[in-house]
Amino acid sequence: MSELHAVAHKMVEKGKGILAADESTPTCAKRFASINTDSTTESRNFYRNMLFTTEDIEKYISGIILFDETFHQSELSSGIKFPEYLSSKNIIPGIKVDQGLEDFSPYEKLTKGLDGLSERLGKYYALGARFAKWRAVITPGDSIPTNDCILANAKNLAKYAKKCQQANLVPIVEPEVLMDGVHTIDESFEITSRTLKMVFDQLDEHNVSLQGIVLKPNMILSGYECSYQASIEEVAEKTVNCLSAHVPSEVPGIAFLSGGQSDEDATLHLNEMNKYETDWNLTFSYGRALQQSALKAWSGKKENVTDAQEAFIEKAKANSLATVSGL
Ligand code: 5MM
Repeated sequence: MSELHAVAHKMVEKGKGILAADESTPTCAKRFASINTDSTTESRNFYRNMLFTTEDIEKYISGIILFDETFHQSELSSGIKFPEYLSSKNIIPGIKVDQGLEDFSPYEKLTKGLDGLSERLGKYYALGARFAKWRAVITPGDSIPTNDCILANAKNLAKYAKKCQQANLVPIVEPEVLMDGVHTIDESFEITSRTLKMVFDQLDEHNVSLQGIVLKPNMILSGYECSYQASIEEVAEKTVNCLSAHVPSEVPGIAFLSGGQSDEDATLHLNEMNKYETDWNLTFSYGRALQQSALKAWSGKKENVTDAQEAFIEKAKANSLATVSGL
């Protein structure tokens, strides 16, 4: 097995999932504002350090997605850079390489970051990264998403994925159909199907090795403002059906984003989906659903570190159990 394929398999190993800790500086500022804490280089380093040094984290977390700033920061007690520190704990360091969103049209977004990407990927690999992440955002709404926007995002995802593999990094391919909105679960199903179809067509067109990627999709659920909210069982069934129709069996694993669901729902949905027989491992790559309770417990105070780490490991463990329907 090539290094690329081996890393992809390890990222989605049964019983483990990925921690998305790649909030950009503006997003981090928003998260910290919710707990009345200033977002500074130091406070962000402290917070990430708190999560990454949690006892037993390596039992449940296979890899961590870092933001560029964190990638160059260090574990506080040893001074060892985070990529090296995580590798020493058998956690694979990853890096967010997209450069955010630009307007595709007044209501739709296109993810940017292809300029100079190959050079950046080479540097990240040399410094210890073994996978990368690129998130495309697809917005449900009146007459959107358009096929033009989905296609433009799918092309960029495929170009990014190819460049990653050429640099020996596993690409996390993340086409996120947003969960906010009044759309029904069936509309989410239709939009996600259209999106996945175009993404896999483009990956094929760009000769991306499917055994060397990890797909990070949304689950299919009722928009948060929809009057009918689908049950856990319906979400699991529709999500698995949609993925089965579009995701080739060579893909080693699917690591879902949480997308603003409650922590409990994100875990229950994953647990329910793992009751199905599927071709790929189904796991998590959560940001908010793994961090929310820890962030709140921490509230920016040093004396709360132990409570925050307990809250974090509890979520990591619950989602680990959900990858084997073990709740
Ligand atoms: C952690 O948040 C990620 C980056 O956000 P910004 O670039 O907007 O700051 C985000 O891409 C995240 O990795 C995924 O959406 C998964 O996180 P959630 O919270 O949806 O599980």
